Amino acid sequence: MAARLPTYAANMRDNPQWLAMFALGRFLPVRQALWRLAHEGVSDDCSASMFTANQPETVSTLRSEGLVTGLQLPEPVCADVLRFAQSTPCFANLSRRVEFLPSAHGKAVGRAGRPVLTGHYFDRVEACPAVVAVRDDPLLHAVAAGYLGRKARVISTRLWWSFPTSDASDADLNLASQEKLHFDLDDWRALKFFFYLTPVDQDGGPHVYIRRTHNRRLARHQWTLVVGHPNQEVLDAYGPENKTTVLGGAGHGFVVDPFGFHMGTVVRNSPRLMLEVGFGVSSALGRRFHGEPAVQHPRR
Ligand SMILES: O=C(O)CCC(=O)C(=O)O
Repeated sequence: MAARLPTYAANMRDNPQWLAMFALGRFLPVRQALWRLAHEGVSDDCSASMFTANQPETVSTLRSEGLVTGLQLPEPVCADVLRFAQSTPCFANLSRRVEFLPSAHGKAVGRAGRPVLTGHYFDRVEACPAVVAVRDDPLLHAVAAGYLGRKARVISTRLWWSFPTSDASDADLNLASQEKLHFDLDDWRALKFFFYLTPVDQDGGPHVYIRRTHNRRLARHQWTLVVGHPNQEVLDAYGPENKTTVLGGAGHGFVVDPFGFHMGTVVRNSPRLMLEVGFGVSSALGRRFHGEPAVQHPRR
C-alpha cells in the first residue's frame, strides 16, 4: 500500500473521478452493473493487423478465463523495440532520479544506493515507432472494443526492464509489482496487452495470472483497501489449478483482464524487457506510475 501511495496521491489531486473508481471499482456488483450498461463495441477490420490471432475467439476466452496467451509480435517489430530500449536511457525504480542505459545496470545500483529492480521509459516510449505501431494495431483495438465495449480507449503505454535481483526488500518488490498477487484498479473496466521483447523462462521473471479471478471475488477481497494479498491465501481461495505462469520467447504476447489476480516475478537470469498497452473506458483516467504523469493518448 505504502509503495502505491504516490500514485494514489497524484491521482486524487488531479482527478476526483479516480477516487470514485478506486473506492467502488473493487466491488464485483458495481463492476457487473456497469458492464451491463456498456454499449457493444464496433470492431475494427483486422485485416491490416500485424497479429494473426482471431478477434472473436480472443474476446470469448478473455471473458471466460481473464487471460489469453499466444499473440506473437512479428520479429522485425520485436527487434526494433529491443534496439530502442538498448540504446535509450531508462529510469531506476519508477523514479526519475537515476537514469541509465540498461547495459549499465550495475552502475545504476551503485548510484541509487539500493537494488534496481526495474528500468522504465515513461513517456520516452512515444519516440519508438514500433511501440506506437503495436499500440495502434487494429487487432488490439478490436479485442478491446469487443471486450470493453464502445468506449474502449488506450490508457497506458509502458515499456520497462526487470533486472535480476537477489537482495530486494518487500517494499522494493511491491514497488515493482513482483512476487505479490494483486489486482489493478486503473479504470472501471480494463484490459492489458503484454509483450515479452526478450525470452522469458521460469527464471526470467514470468508473469503469473490466476485465471477466472477477473469475475469471481471473495467478499474479503472486495471489502479491502489493499489490492495485494498473500499468494497462498489467493491460491487457496481460487484454486492453485488456475495459476498460469506465462512463459514465452521474444515477441510472445498475452492479454489479461487486470482485475484478475496477477503479479510479476523476480528475474533470476537475464533482464526481461516488457511492453504493456492498456485499455480502459474512461477518458479522464490514465494509468499512472508512482506519481509520474500518465502518458497522454489521443483518441483514435
Ligand atoms: O511485471 C509483470 O509481469 C506484471 C506487472 C503488473 O503486475 C502490473 O502491471 O500490474
